[in-house]
Amino acid sequence: MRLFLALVPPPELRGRLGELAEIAHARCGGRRMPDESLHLTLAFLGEVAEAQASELAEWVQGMTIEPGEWRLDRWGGFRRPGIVWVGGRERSPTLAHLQGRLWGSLESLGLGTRPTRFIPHVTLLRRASVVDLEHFPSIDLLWSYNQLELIQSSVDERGARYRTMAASQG
Ligand code: 2AM
Repeated sequence: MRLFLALVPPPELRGRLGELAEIAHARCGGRRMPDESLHLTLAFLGEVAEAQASELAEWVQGMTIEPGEWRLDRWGGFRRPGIVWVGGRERSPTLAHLQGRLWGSLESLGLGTRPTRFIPHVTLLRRASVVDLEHFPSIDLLWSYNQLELIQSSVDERGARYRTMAASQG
């Protein structure tokens, strides 16, 4: 199973992010992430055996994360895979701390590979034909989070579909 740990935006913020995805799609083309799939990945685990996935789900269910806020105030892009995203101008120490804490535990469980860099972002478009972010409207959104989700990704002809397997104590 292909798994990752992520924060999922509350409904109102999800709606706002969906509007930004529309704006980006009109300008850059590509595949717009459906609103229900919008998320912030904290740890991508890749393929995990089913037995380990159940252990992970229990671990996440027993977990409490420190509530925090993340300011989303910039557009960004990863040009080669044609990704357009939104994220923060400032490094968020609270998110970096949460990501570091998660990777500390995952490494002791022997799972996944800690990335060398952490660029917190919410992907809005994939396979964009142009990633030119000039003259995009300015944004300033605040994401209040208190729950981590373990999400399974399965890929079909319409792209990736996500299913929450477990959530931390909210
Ligand atoms: P992305 O949105 O920038 O593509 C599920 O695939 C989630 O895990 C996505 O948010 C994706 O980021 C992230 N991710 C991080 N590293 C990945 C990798 N090596 N392969 C696929 N997805 C990865």
